[in-house]
Amino acid sequence: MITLHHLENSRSQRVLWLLEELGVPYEVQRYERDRKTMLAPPELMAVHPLGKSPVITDGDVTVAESGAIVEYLLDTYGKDRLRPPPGTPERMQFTYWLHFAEGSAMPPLLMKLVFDKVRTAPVPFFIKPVVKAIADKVTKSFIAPNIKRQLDFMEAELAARPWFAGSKFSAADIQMSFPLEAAAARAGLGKSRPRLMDWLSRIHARPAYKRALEVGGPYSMAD
Ligand SMILES: N[C@@H](CCC(=O)N[C@@H](CS)C(=O)NCC(=O)O)C(=O)O
Repeated sequence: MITLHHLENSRSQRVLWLLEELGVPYEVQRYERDRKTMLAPPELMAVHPLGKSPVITDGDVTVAESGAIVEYLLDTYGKDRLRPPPGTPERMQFTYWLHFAEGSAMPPLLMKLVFDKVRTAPVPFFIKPVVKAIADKVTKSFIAPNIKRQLDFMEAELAARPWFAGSKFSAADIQMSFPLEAAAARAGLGKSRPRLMDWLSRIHARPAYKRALEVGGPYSMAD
């Protein structure tokens, strides 16, 4: 039996969604974030030394890192579903977006989250202007331009095909959901990028996505 170690409001929601799409039996072990720090509880370190979510256990196997979990689940339970056949241009696109999500899309979004927090952090009043100036400078010169360039790129890519890996929905779309939901919640993804917004509404309409939300509990990008 697969156990998903699921942290509320996290990337782990994608694995829940994939499990629902595949229709394989699984159980969920839930973890709540520390209300002050928003970090995962220490119990997750007993499952994997980094103490992050998602992690799955399946018999003797433990797999961490969302992209690796997606590949493991498709290899083991996929039966050729949700992934284009090897050797096709669609498979290359699949691999590209599977890695792009965590390797390229998430870093500037995470930096934005951190620097937004730095900007409003409680610090002594006399250093507040300095802290704010540094946060503004990094955001303006590095973070915002990178996010914009990536969103423009993704918007343009979806002009050529409805899903990230071609004409069919795939697990690459599942992997891309977290950065794009984060971008919609707090990084300027909106009406000016209609194809990405349409893609978001199409993934949200999938029955398995909705079932995963019911199983997963709180999932909002507001924090
Ligand atoms: N690249 C990793 C990132 C894992 C990660 O940072 N997970 C976050 C949840 S979105 C986490 O566990 N945060 C809590 C913490 O760092 O304590 C993946 O995709 O699995």
